[in-house]
Amino acid sequence: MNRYDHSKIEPKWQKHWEVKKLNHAREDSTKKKFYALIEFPYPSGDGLHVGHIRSNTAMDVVARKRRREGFEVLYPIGWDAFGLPTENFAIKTGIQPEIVTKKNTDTFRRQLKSLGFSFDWSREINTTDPKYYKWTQWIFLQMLKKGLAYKKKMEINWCPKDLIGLANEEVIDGCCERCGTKVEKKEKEQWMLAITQYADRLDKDLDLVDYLPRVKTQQRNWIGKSEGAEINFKIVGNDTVVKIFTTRPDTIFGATYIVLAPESLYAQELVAQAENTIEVAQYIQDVKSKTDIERTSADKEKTGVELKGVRAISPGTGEEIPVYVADYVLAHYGTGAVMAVPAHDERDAAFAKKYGLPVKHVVESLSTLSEGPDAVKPGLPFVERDAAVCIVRHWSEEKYLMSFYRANGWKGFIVGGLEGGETPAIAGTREIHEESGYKNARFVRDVGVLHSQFFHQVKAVNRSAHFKVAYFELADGERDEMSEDEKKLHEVVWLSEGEVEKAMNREDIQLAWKFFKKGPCFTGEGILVNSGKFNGKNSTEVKKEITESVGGTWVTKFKLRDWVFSRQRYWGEPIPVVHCEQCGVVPVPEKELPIQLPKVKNYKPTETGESPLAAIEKWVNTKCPQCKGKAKRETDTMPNWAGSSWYYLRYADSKNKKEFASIKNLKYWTPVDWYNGGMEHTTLHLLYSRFWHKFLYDQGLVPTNEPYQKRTSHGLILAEGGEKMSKSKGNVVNPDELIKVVGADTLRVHEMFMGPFDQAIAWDTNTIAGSRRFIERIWALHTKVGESQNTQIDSLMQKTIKKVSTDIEEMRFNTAISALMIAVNDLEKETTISKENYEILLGLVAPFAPHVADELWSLLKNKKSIHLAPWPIFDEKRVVEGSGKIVVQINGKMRATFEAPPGTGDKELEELAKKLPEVGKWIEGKNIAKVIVVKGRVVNIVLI
Ligand code: ANZ
Ligand code: ZN
Repeated sequence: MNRYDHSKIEPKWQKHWEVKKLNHAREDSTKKKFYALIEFPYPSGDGLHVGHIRSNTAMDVVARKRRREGFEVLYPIGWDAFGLPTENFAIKTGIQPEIVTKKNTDTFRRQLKSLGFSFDWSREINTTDPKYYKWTQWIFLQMLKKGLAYKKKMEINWCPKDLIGLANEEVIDGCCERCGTKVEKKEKEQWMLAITQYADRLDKDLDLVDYLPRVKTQQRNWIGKSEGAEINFKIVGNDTVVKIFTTRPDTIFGATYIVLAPESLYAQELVAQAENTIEVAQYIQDVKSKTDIERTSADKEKTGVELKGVRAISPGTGEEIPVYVADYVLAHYGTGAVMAVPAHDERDAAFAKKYGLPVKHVVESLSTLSEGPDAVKPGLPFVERDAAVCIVRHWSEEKYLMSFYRANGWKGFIVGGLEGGETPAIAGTREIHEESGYKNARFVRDVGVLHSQFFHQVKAVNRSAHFKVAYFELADGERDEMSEDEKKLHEVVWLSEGEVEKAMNREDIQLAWKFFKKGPCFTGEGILVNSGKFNGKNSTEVKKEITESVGGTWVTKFKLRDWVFSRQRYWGEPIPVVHCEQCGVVPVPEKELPIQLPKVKNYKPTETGESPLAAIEKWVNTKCPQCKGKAKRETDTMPNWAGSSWYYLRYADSKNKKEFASIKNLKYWTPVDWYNGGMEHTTLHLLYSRFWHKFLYDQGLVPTNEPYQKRTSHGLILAEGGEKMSKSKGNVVNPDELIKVVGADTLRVHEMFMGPFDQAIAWDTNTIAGSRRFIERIWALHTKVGESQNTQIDSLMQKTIKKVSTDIEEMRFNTAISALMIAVNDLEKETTISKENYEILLGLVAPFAPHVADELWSLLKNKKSIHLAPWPIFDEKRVVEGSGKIVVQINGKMRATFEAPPGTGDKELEELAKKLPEVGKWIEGKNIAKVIVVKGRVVNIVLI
């Protein structure tokens, strides 16, 4: 038996598969299709990353399984090759990006092929190939035709030293990535794509697809759909009206000031009317250097400035309230203005606290217990009660007095009824004495109000409690003995803050504590107070009614903004329009596509911020397609996201010269059945490509509404120690080296076995030896194949089929491999293994370690590749639970054993026992008096 030599086996099978076109996808197939997709890689100069191998292997496992389940599988590959690293390399070295790209893709291709991925290489695409980007440009023109592409002045990141526009990822902590100079904002006309027109569908249609829940959440958060009201606030003394957007019109009676975004038109208009114009103008100027994230983050100290002398009329109360400009309000969301309700919005609360603005509570919490023994009993009437919740601090320690009620297990504070209009100060002092014995509690302040409905087990009534939370401090420890009655009811204990937080076991008490610790800003829904005719109503239910009553309108808003679709760079798809002196912006006729990138000497953007293309006169100067007059080509190029927005469609028909893909092929292949990719692409890339797809769908150019039926995500592979792998840190793992030493199969198994697929994991080269040994053991088992009948092993292999099959579907590759390892362990204990069971093992191993599986399969004299063999089918009937061993007794003495599947009938067991040679010699010629079968375990033959 020959030794396992991966360096011979792996190239041999790779060649075999290629020659036999095993992985070619055919759209003329009569089979059901399955389209498996990975995010096509950016061919960086670093070569393949071990992270690529993890995600590619995962989908390779799925693709290989599907083929053997009888699907026609498309598992394609290509290059997302426009990108900054290549471009920056070109700027530095002067080497053409095409040349660099060619070199890098050659490396990637060689590396991917050496891993034995079952890609259909005949469909390879490259976004920088003019034959590909011709269609990227074509799709852009269709969008332009439909008014979805337009030009707008936008701010770009500008490095004043390098005189270059920077992509967001080139700005590190507000500074230029190359030279460290502080980045400025510069206004520039940009091409935009109106993705916002699709916002609602992009949100709603997530219901139609099978994405990981966290992926859907990310998409939804990015789209940021929210429903609310637009309400006008008049400015006193002139005609200006400020329209605000709020999701909480129910809190309008609590609006104590309004806030305008510094860059909003409102601020620009009203700044002149303020008494402090210069101060306000200065503030507006200062805000420009801050990012949106800096501005709106919850824990950032709020800043702002009042427009002195300017006042707005709150339409709820009719009161005049102050007007502020503050940077926590953004111009491009909602209407760029808000009504501030510090009692019920955390950011407004922080701002009001800082600037001493009034806080007016208009919503009070109402918690209704609906579970457990305290749940409100339907049908029973409510008994109302006003009560004080007393938070009492220890006289010398940072501890609080809690009361643990014996009858119902409540852990809360001392609560006392407010009799006949008493204040919490008076009632509280009395109750603290009565319930705990402490004599010298001093009322410090009111904390807040909340309402609570529950079933009072002790009093056997539904209670509707109106709690006034108050804070007391004990002056000293002077205390009377608690009465016996009180002691029976509850015990009192002193707890630290942390202990209080753990002990509280009621929602209302927790809220009381939160009010105490963090202030009474209550952001939930509840009962309205101080709200005129709406008092007593449920805040959620009256949102629309209140909106109407103040003349507002109910609207839907999105956080999503239109997509900035141009860059002033070289290495991207030229935007296919010309600027004509006469006709303005004119699209390039479709028959002239692709507009190819010209060769240039210098890849650096020009000092005016234009793309380097602007300096190539021969290329820029052209004729207007419409009037034939002088015109200039657009020199902006498309962003990196363009080519990847539709690449999965091109795979369906990658050689098509007439269309980006024929509808016939698209009808067969789309949608993508399973798309796996990085979590870092689940917002933008996924959203952009869904947008393009929906647009193409509306034009009748693709047959489905959504591009991807299912989307999953993998965890990143980090360097040993948990850092990001990067060339500069010198911690990059080179797959070539590993493939040489341990083989592609081992590397693939290792990457699938490392840990849960969806979680990030640190690379560990040491453990790779275990994966290698696993393969060597499978190899060695080959010598044991022979005649063998063993229902236990049959059962084990059936269970392994089931486990591996379901684990692959759930992307639990690591546990699939452990199941295979367990099987190998048990198989090793046998002296012989049936060919059938060994073939099952190979069949299950094949998607993970395709080369060695095929080699061993061929050693079993199979003519065709294992990857063409059907996927093993789980046969429940062959699963034995527990021992399948049957003991045969003759006249009470054990004479033989045999195996039988569980559930075998008594009569059958008797027949099987009688046929055994060891039994035959005892019973031959004898008379059998009777046979007793003890269910599934013993066959007792009694002779006369
Ligand atoms: C009053 C109010 C009271 C609000 C309250 C909230 C709670 P989402 O859900 O994100 O849409 N807002 C509106 N426009 C804004 C802008 N341009 N920049 C910053 N904040 C803005 O949130 C909408 C809420 O965010 C709005 O509802 C508004 O504050 C604020 F108890 O209005 B609200
Ligand atoms: Zn013209």
